[in-house]
Amino acid sequence: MVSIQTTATTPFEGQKPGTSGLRKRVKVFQQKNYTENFVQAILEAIPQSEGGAKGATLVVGGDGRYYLDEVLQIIVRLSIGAGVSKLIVGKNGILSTPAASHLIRKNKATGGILLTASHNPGGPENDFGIKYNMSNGGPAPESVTDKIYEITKTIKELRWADVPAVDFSKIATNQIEGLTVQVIDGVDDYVDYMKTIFDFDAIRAFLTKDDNKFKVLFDGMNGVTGPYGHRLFVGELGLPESSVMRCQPLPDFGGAHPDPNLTYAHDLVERVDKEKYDFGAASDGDGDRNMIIGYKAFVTPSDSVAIIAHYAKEAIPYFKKNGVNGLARSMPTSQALDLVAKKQNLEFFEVPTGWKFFGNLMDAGRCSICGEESFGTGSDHVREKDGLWAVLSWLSILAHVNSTRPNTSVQDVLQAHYKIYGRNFFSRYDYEEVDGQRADEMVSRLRQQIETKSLVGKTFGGFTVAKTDDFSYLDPIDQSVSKKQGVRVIFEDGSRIVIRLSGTGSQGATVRLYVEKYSNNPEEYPLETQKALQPLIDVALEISQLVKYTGREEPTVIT
Ligand code: VG1
Ligand code: CO
Repeated sequence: MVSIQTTATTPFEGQKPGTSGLRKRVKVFQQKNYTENFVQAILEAIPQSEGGAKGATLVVGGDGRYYLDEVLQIIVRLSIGAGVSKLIVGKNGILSTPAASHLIRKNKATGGILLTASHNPGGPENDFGIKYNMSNGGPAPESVTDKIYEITKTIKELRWADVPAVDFSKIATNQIEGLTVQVIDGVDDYVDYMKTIFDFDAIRAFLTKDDNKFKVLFDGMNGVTGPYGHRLFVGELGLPESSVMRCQPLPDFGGAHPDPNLTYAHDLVERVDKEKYDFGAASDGDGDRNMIIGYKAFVTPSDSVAIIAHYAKEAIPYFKKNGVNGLARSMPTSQALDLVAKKQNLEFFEVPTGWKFFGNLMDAGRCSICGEESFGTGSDHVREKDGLWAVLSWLSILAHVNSTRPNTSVQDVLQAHYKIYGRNFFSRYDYEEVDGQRADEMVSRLRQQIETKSLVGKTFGGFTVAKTDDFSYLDPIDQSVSKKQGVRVIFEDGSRIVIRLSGTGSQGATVRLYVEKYSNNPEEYPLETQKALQPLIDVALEISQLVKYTGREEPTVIT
């Protein structure tokens, strides 16, 4: 007999999921019933159209960060309370975000609970996160996250079962009070799936040719992709052990910030430069982001998705077979991808920030490849961005171009792309943990200027404003509308500045400023990004009055 208990609880403020789930300090999640309330709200919010929690099969796992173990046990106890049938959990709770998305789809699960704060630092003093993914394997849409939030505001009672802790370190199928808990190797299925998407033989042949002349370095940043990356690059593609670094998932990511960009992955960047690697790549804490670099080359994520789209049908078997049905990017991402869509005559979409907006398009068969400027690249093979998929895509492209033009470098691939399409210079400035109220005031002022159209027609530093708006998106599949997704100032020459507040931070506000300038002057293609963009950045600072409002002379991170 299942012994369900009920315990009184009271709501916590602020359990509103952001761009990608609820992210807070570990200390916040550790408050009595804080995590329990949120997990039960998720279970109650699973839509009936998706089957609801009763009888559900849920995939559960995360990036191995501190506090994961406790939360896994909480999910077990509350799942029994909600009548869930089965949990499929990665060994030690380890599942990368894209691997979890794949498992949900492969097992035709009801959904999944992902335990990660992605690239945010981990450990007792840092962040934890929880998000819900739907049966399509993608992050829950706003209709569901809104419902979760509503439930957290009125929750009164927890329903749970007092059962002994499950041992997640052993691959086994456990039966606990009517709940099946299947602990699996979270790497196997993902690696098998990648083998159906890419031509591993071709990549291996290219990488191992002439005694591994083409030198690769992958940085797992002590996040979840370590075991996946090691298995793929060393196990499957035959690279030496020295081709991978930081591949051990650690609860605090070794004290580092597991965010693959030039600032936080500087160890990788330095080694690629000093030891003359041809190719370097890194992934974030939960494995959905990626950074691609070459020797003296940085591939901005906006260019990366455009280049992958350009070569997809030639270089990647999955797209050779399925074709490419359409392309999409998040609004702040540069317009390099738009140019590829135009050239290939493909349907194209611009969606708000956050991967959840791509899911509907993919489910409807209208988007095959998509990306975000925030080091997110992916395709309809899963419903999350996928860091290792992007790395394998790049290795496929390099193998492909080198088969006809030997010694083609990452920098050569970039320059060849610019020659065809022109170059979209792009950069993002992040101002982290600024005063929330002042940040709101800055955005309000800009919104007012949009409303009164007071900027239109004015010239700043040689750039004349053509149009201003606060981006709004009408989902063409379910007709839902997402408003106020970012302030845009678009200039007559097509250059843009975008300002929005982050929805993933756990403390204070983070202001993101995005600038983009297009050039089809070949003499400018080799220019350094910051140099090319400086005049526009000055304009952005003038228009936004960012220094005055945030009190920050310099951004925290430039990407
Ligand atoms: C950021 C990025 C966004 C990304 C999101 C989740 O959101 O800008 O592009 O989808 O993080 O990525 P925001 O609201 O902070 O700008 V991850 O790897 O943290 O799941
Ligand atoms: Co991530």
